[in-house]
Amino acid sequence: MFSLLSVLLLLAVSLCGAQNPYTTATDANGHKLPAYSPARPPALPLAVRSPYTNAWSSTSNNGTLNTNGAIFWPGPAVGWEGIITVDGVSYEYLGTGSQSLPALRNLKTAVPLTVSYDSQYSNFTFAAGPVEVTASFLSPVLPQDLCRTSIPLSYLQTSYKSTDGSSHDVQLYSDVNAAWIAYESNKTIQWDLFEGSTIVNGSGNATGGPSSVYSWVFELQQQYEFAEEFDFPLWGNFTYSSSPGSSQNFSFESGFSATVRYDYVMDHSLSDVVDPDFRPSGTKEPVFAFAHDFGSSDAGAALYTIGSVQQPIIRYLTSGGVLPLQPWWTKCYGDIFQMINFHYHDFATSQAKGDAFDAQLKADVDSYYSANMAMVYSNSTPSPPFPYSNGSEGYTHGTDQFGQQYIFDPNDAYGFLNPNNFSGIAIPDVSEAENYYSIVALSARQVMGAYVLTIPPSLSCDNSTTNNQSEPLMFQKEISSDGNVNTVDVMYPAMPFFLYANPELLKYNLNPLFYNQESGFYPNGYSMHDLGSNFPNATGHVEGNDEYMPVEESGNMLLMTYAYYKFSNNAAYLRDHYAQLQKWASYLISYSLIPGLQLSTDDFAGQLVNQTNLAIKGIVGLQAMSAISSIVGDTVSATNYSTTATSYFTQWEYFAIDPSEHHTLLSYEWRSSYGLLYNTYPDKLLNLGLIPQSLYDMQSAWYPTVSQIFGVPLDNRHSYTKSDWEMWTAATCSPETRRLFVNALAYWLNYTSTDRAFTDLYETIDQGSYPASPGPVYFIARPVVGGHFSLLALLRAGKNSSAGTSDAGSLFAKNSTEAVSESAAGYVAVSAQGGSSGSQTLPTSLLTATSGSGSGSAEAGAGTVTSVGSTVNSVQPETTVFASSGT
Ligand SMILES: *[C@@H]1O[C@H](CO)[C@@H](O)[C@H](O)[C@H]1NC(C)=O
Ligand SMILES: *[C@@H]1O[C@H](CO)[C@@H](O)[C@H](O)[C@H]1NC(C)=O
Ligand SMILES: *[C@@H]1O[C@H](CO)[C@@H](O)[C@H](O)[C@H]1NC(C)=O
Ligand SMILES: *[C@@H]1O[C@H](CO)[C@@H](O)[C@H](O)[C@H]1NC(C)=O
Ligand SMILES: *[C@@H]1O[C@H](CO)[C@@H](O)[C@H](O)[C@H]1NC(C)=O
Ligand SMILES: *[C@@H]1O[C@H](CO)[C@@H](O)[C@H](O)[C@H]1NC(C)=O
Ligand SMILES: *[C@@H]1O[C@H](CO)[C@@H](O)[C@H](O)[C@H]1NC(C)=O
Ligand SMILES: *[C@@H]1O[C@H](CO)[C@@H](O)[C@H](O)[C@H]1NC(C)=O
Ligand SMILES: CC(=O)N[C@H]1CO[C@H](CO)[C@@H](O)[C@@H]1O
Repeated sequence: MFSLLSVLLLLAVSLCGAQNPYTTATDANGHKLPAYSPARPPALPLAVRSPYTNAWSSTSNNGTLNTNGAIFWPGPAVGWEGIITVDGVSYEYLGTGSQSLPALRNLKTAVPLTVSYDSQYSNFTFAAGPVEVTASFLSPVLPQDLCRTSIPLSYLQTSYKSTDGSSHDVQLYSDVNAAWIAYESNKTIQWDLFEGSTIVNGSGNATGGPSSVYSWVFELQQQYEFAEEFDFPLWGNFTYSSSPGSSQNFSFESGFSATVRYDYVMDHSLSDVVDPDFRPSGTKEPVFAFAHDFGSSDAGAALYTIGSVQQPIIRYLTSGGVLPLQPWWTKCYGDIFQMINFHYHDFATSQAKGDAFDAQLKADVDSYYSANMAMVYSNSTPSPPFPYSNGSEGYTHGTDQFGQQYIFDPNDAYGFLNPNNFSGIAIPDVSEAENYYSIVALSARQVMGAYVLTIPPSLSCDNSTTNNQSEPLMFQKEISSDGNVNTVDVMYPAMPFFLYANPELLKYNLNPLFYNQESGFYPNGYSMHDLGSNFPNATGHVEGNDEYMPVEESGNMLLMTYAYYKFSNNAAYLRDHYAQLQKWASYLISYSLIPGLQLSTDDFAGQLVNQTNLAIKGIVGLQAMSAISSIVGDTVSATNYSTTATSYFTQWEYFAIDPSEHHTLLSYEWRSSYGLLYNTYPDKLLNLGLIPQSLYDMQSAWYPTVSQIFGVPLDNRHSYTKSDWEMWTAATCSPETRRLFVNALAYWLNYTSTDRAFTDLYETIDQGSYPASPGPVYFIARPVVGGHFSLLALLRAGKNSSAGTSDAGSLFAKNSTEAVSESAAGYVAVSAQGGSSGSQTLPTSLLTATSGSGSGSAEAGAGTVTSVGSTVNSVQPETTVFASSGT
């Protein structure tokens, strides 16, 4: 209880502004903490392009780039060093390598100023004496661009500008070490320096022109193709590249880290020597460095690219045997050097494309919220805090400034909780739209970083659509939870991102699963759990002994396949796989209404019989199957599936709803139990029309009564929750309850004690830590954060296809697979809240409407926002108040 109280006090203080703890805290270098925007997440992506190029900057211990250094996603440090030298004084802005040097008067740490992120960039600015230096890490998220998406490299642009109006003598230094490719520090590494594709080992060879790309390429001397050790790849090359660019002098060096860095700090240049002594990363730690000398200048920049490159990348079971698959980029660019060179010189284009994605993302968040604002009943400030109590008087009831009822038990923080005044909900610092953007912007790189795209095998005897040579195959690593390939129940939560960003990627991900099972490589009558126990071995489960989640995965495959159709209008895909889909549907007919003892996707919670949320997935899946049958032209089956789904639903309601009629149960016959009923989201997203609004309404009213400070627990067994399911559930709720979910997650992001890439599994109470009970579980950097795009998938539903648009919550026509014209669907330019009285004017951008932080995000959406005229869930406010909810 003490810890909860102290957290509350901490948060209360922070919300009051005057004494924000982070304004007085200092980091390990004794510097004040930087200002974070839009939030201060547990970790920021630095280079996140693949399961192996996946490096982050943790904010743990009040630290940042030059106190914590870079880490590989599971946590081990990887050496990435950056130093700027100004008028002879060196300032370390990236990494912690200076700590291994003796104290030097002319070596300091740069002072952190700001940390900002969007969907493409993590930017860190520092003061380095009279200049400001910016380390801008770009991992482009370009889901529409297959070639660029397949590149496993990331950019770092380090730029500086004078802050005192004068020119200064400036040099930049950067190095990497071999910890990026070797978990064990005793494995011998070998290396070369290349200019373009030519080895330039030796010395005195950095004589290329400004745009010559120099690349350090290093690898394990003893490689094990397709093997991993603690998630590090045991094969492939690591590359770090730069070019002279606008510098006056460019130099390089590899050698013992302490020597190379010391010499640089003394000389401000490197010796152009490549160390010939191959050795393990832990023996006189070899580093691979570049230095740029800009001379006297008031601004300048150097560009680096970095990443782990595997060729081949996937081992794949086919009818022609187990084959190695090459990465898709080889088809686009050629060999590793051509790829590195293309990518290096593509920086401006990648930036422009990334900026366009981010502008669209902001516009879409605006557009969604323009049409779906939660009711604000009053913008008056909350009543004064009541004295903190020990809870002996029991629950407190009241109404917060949103007009929402709350119940709060001070003993266990059960109910809505405003840490500011110990009542109401967890009051956000910013608007719901800004909160939502802070979540999805952080999630985008994490999603894409879990995938690789490959060239399909060329099988002369197989011309099936899953082996179409013009389309890549896509493989997901189930990062951190167990490293499976294409785990069906990890693709399923991630699905909203792909539906939003490019539904074809969902198909490229489903294809290997269809291919494996349609080829008869899987013996069971239900869907396989994954395509292989250990990424990158996509060799399936010919013995059928994969993790047993039969209802879960069969339902997921039907729902993902139908969702792909709904967002692509590709009816041929349904026809191609109809026979396989029917097998899964018949499994669901037998086993979904009364699911036996089994795991659901939330396997860490253990097995359970009669899981309500699992059963509804199967039933909604059957309804989707009915739609699939009717598109394929099998009207008899369509009727059968839908009759079954409807009948099952009626029975399910009887089993699933608590006798109080206030909520569904976690499991049939477990009275008073509850859980997030997230599997109703596909019914709404795809407008399957199975679930009545009354069920959504009941759940919407229920969740707030069990919400904790960081959200609604996954179920009544534990106080932890899942961020992906929070956002799926949010998308099924009334705007007011949705706001609770969104704000609580963003609030968690800003204050959680977790310290690595976005975890999807965390405590809703105390400090929002990794789950403490029944034992520590660390989910890190998982692609399921694609589920955070649930609201944007709702927005996008139907807009990219003629498969249907509609009028309510989801934009598809209810119960229909037919196209609906946009005008019939009620698309209108939004001039007033939800198309109501017309007397209020929407702010041009909800992302900035309440932040007072200028017009930074008003770009694409402003003034041209279109949306649906009304939504089922939206309560029309009597007065529209866009004032900040938090101030
Ligand atoms: C995170 O917290 C800071 C204050 O510590 C605040 O300025 C910022 O708006 C918050 N961001 C979000 C998304 O809540
Ligand atoms: C971070 O700073 C806060 C505020 O000063 C302090 O309470 C906390 O102990 C610090 N945490 C660490 C790990 O240093
Ligand atoms: C990050 O920096 C780049 C320039 O390197 C800029 O285009 C982008 O808008 C910045 N993003 C944020 C969130 O600061
Ligand atoms: C490297 O160290 C590990 C233990 O960390 C040991 O198991 C392994 O045998 C060592 N390898 C070599 C080549 O010394
Ligand atoms: C420069 O590189 C070439 C190979 O491109 C090599 O033959 C030569 O020895 C190198 N020069 C020095 C000084 O090492
Ligand atoms: C993949 O399969 C190969 C060949 O059997 C094996 O050497 C490798 O260790 C496997 N990779 C993983 C990550 O288990
Ligand atoms: C492959 O193509 C041949 C000839 O075009 C066709 O007869 C056959 O049915 C096709 N096979 C598949 C699996 O599509
Ligand atoms: C599962 O639910 C059904 C329907 O309510 C019931 O008949 C059955 O006994 C339940 N099974 C268990 C193990 O509770
Ligand atoms: C350019 C380079 O060093 N390529 C190496 C990449 O890794 C493979 C092994 O996977 C080596 O054979 C290449 O020489």
